[in-house]
Amino acid sequence: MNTLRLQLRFLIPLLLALVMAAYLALPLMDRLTLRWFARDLNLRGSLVTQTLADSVSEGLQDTTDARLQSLFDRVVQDERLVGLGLCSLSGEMLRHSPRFPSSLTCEQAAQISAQSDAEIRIEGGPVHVGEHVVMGEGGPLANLVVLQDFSFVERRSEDTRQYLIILIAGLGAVMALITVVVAQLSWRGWVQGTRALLRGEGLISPMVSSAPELQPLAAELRQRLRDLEDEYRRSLGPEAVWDPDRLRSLLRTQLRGDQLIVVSNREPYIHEKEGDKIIVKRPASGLVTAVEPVMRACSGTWIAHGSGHADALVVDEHDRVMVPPGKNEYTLKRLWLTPEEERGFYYGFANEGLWPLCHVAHVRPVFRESDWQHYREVNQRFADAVLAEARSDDPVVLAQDCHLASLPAMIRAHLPRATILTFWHIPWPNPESFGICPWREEILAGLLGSTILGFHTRFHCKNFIETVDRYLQARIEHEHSTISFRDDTSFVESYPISIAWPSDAEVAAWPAVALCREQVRQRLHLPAEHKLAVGVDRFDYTKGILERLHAVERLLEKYPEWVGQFSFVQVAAPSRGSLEEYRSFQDRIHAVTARINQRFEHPACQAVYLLAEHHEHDALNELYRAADVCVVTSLHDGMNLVCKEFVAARDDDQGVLILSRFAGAAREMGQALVVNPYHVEETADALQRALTMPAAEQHERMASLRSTVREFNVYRWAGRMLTDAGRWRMRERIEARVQRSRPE
Ligand code: ADQ
Repeated sequence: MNTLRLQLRFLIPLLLALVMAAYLALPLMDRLTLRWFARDLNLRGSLVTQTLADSVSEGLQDTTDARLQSLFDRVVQDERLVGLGLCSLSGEMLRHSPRFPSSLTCEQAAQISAQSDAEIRIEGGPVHVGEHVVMGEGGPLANLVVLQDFSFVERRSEDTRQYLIILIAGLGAVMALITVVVAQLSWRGWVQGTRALLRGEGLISPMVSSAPELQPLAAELRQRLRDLEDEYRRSLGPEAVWDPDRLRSLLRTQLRGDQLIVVSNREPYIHEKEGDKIIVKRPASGLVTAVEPVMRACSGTWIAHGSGHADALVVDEHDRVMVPPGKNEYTLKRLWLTPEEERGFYYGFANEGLWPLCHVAHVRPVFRESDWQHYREVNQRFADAVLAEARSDDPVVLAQDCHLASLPAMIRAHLPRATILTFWHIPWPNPESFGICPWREEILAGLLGSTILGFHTRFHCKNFIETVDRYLQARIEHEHSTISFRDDTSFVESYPISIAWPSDAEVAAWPAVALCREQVRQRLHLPAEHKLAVGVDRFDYTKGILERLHAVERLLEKYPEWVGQFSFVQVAAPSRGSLEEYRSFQDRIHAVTARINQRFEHPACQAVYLLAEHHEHDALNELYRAADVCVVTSLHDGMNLVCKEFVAARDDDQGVLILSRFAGAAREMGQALVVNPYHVEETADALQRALTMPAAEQHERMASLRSTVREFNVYRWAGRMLTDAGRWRMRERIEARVQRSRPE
C-alpha cells in the first residue's frame, strides 16, 4: 500500500505533464497540417493555371464562350477540383464552372486566397480558394480562381490526432513502468544500505550497499550512530572498576530495567535432607561461581533443574523459591526432570557427548540417538519455562553452557524480539574435531538463535566461526564478528569469565593467613613449617589431576629432600559419578595416590592427601590461604576459576600459582608459572621453583595477578555482555523504526 503511494508520487506529475503536452500539441499539429496542405493546394492550383493558360487565352478570343465552357467542364471532372472561375483583370467574373458558388465574387476570392489557410465552406464541405494569374504572350490576361476540395485535410488531421494520442499514451505507459521499476529497485537499495549501516558496516568500512546515492546520507547516519554510541558510553560512566552497583546501574539505564532471565542446567542452591533437617548446598561449579554474583546484583529469575532431594519441598506452587536463603535477592525457578530425561540429556548427550567433544582431552565422545532426543526435549522444556516466565516480548535471556545449545533458537521462534545471550563455558574445538558430532548442523543452528554468543577467548570464537563456515550456509562477516543465518544475526565475542572480587568487609572477616596455615596443618597433623601445594577441582578427567600427581611424584624423585617436608593436597568434588568414564578415572586417581604415598612413605606425613569430597566456600578459602602453591594443570579448560579464587584469597601477596597453558585463564595470568601439563618434567620443575621462590618474587607476581583479577572480575564479564546487549537492542530499535516507516 505504501509502495503504491510512493509510486503515485512519481506517476501523477508524470501523467499530468503528458496530458498537458497533448493538450498543447494537438491544436498546434492541426494548424501546421492545415498550412502545409494549403501550401500544397496553392502549388497545385498554380500548376493547373499554367497548364490551362494557352487554352484560356484561346478561349478568351472566342466570342461564343463555348470553348472556355467546355474547357472548364472537362477540367472540373477531377474529383479534387471543385470549381473554376475566370476573373477579368478589373475583377469581373467572366466565366465559371457549374459548381462554382455564385455568391463568391472575384474580389472576395482574391481576399480569401491571400489568407494563410484560404478556406471557405460551401454546400459540399470545406474548399480551398486559390487565385492565380493567367499569363499570355503579352502579359497577364486574367485571374483564374481555383476551388479545391479541403475536406481530406480534416480527415487526415483527425487521423494524425488519433496517432498522436496513442503515441503519448504509449509513451506515458512505458515511462510509468520504468519509473515504478526504478523506484522499487532504488528503494530496496536504500533499505539494504540503511540496514547495513545500522549493522555497523558503514561505521568501520565503506558501505558495501548497492545504493551509491546513499553515500552522502551514510556519512550523516554514521555520525548520528557514533553520537549515540558515545552518549551510551558516557552514560556508563568513566572506565571505573566493575562492581555490583555499576552492573545494577547498567541494567537500570541501558536495559531500562528489562527483565533478566538466566537459564542453566545447574542450580545455584541445592536443598538436601539431612535427617529431619533441610540443608542448603552450593554446587561445585564454575558456572554457578560466576553467574550467582551477577544474579544477586541484578535480581531477575534463574531457571534451572531442581536436582536436590529436598528441592521440591521448599518451592511454591509455581516451583519458585527466593534465594540466597535468608537474603531473598532473586527468584530460582526449578524445573523437574525424570531420571530418564536426566540420563539422556545431562549424563548422556551433554557429558558423554559434548563435554569430551569440546575438550579434546583424549576421551572419546559417545553419541546416542536416544540421548539426542532427550537433549532436544529437555531444551524445549527449558524454552517453555522461559516463555512462561517472560513478562514482555523482549526479555534479556542469559542461556548458559553446553547443556542448552538448542535453547536459543527455540526461544527465538516464539520471542523474536528477545535478546538472547548465550555463554559457552567450555572450549570450542576446531571444525574437524566438532565435525564428528552427528548433529553438528542442528547444534550450530540452535546456538545461532542467540543475539550474542560468548566464549572465554578469541581462539574459541575463531574456532566457532570456522565451524559454522564449514558446516552451515551462513553469511559471516569476520571484521564485525557476526554470523547471519536464516533471518537472524548473531554477534560472536570473547568475554573472559571471572569471579566476584571479595569486598573489603568480606576480607576483613577472613581469618588471618597465619591462622589458616596453622589450622590446615593441624588438621592434617603436619608440622607448622611443612610446605603445602593444593589442587581444587571437580573430579574430572579434563582437570589434569593425574598429570599433577605424576609431577608431584617426579618432584619427590628428583628432589628427595622434599620427602617428609612437602605434601600435595588434592580437593576433588565428586562429579558425574554415575558415568563409567568418571568412575574409572576416579578409581585410577585413588590408586595412583596410594602408590605415590607408598613409594614416598614417611612417618611425619603423606606425600599426597586426596580429599574427594565437597567443600564449603570458607573451607576452600582457608585452604587457599594456607597453601604455598596452587596447582592448576587442566588438559583443556574454558577458563578455570580456581586459579582466580586462589589469587583473590591471597591478600598477603604470597603464594605461587602454577597454571596450565591450556586453561583460558593462562591468557590473562601471565605472572603465574605457566606449564604444559603433559610435560611431567616441566611441571615438576615448576613445583620446585614455586617451593623455593623468594618471598619478594612471590609478592611481585601475586600483586600483579591480583590487580588483573580485581579489574577483570565477573561484573566486568557480565557488564561487557550486557553493554553489548544494550547496544544491540538500541540498534534493533532504530532498525525497527526504519522498518516501520518503510513502505511494504
Ligand atoms: P568448571 O569446570 O566447573 O566449569 P572451574 O572454573 O574449574 O569450573 O571452577 C570450579 C568451581 O567449583 C570453582 O568455583 C571451585 O571453587 C569449585 N569447586 C571445585 N572443587 C570443589 C570442591 N571440592 N568443593 C566445592 N567447590 C569446589 C566450567 C568450565 C571452566 C570455566 C567455568 C566458568 O569448565 O573452564 O572456568 O565453567 O565458566
